[in-house]
Amino acid sequence: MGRRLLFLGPPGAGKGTQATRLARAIGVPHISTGEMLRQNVADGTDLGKKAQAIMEAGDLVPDEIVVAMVDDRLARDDAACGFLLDGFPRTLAQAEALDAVMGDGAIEVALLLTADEDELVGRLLQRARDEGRADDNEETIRNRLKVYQDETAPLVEFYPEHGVPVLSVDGLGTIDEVFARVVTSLAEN
Ligand code: B4P
Repeated sequence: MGRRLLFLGPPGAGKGTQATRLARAIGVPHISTGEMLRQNVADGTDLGKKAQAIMEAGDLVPDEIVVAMVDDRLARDDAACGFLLDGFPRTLAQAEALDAVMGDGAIEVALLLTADEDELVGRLLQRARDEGRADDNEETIRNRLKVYQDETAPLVEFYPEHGVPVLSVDGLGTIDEVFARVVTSLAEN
C-alpha cells in the first residue's frame, strides 16, 4: 500500500471524512489544506485574513499561498515516511508545484471519491445545519462545485499522464461502506 497518497474529489464527496480514517489506519499524517486554512482564519493570522473572504465565496485561495503552506508542512519530520494529502492539489499549478518540490514520482497513488451532485449538495447543506461552516450555503456550494469542475477535475487526467494511478472509489453509501471500498481498492492496486 502506498504511503504517499492523495485524495481527489468534489466538495462533499467525503475526502476529509475518509482521509482522517485512512491516515490513522496506515499511520501517516493527514494533511488537509482546508483544515489548515480554517485554522489560520480562526487564529486571525495574516494568511487567514487573506483567505477568509475567498473561502466564504467558495473560490480557491491563490496557489502561491497554499503551495507555501503545504511545502512547510511536508518539510516537518512526521511527513518524511509518508503523508495523505486531502484537498491538495486543487489546480494543475499546485500539482506541478508539488512535483517540483517532491520530485516526479513523489505521489504513489491518488484516490478519487465520486458522488452525484444532488448527494454532494445534500451533504454540505446538512453540514451547514450541523456545524455552521460559512462556505456551506447553497450559493457557495454551487460555486465550489463549478470551481471543482473547472480547476480540479483536470487532475484526474494529469496524474495518470504522470505515471500516478487514480483509483476511483464510489463515495455513496455509509462512511463504513466507503472506507471498506477505499481499503480494498488500495490493497488491489
Ligand atoms: P475543504 O476543507 O477541502 O472542503 P470540501 O471540499 O468541502 O471537502 P471536505 O473534505 O470538507 O468535505 P467531505 O467531502 O469530507 O476546502 C474548503 C475551502 O478551502 C475550499 O472551498 C477553498 O476555498 C479552500 N481550499 C482548500 N484547499 C485548497 C487548495 N488546495 N487550494 C486553494 N484553496 C483551497 O465531507 C462533506 C460532508 O459530508 C461532511 O459533513 C461529512 O460528514 C459528510 N459525509 C462524508 N461522507 C459521507 C457519507 N458516506 N454519507 C453521508 N455523509 C457523508
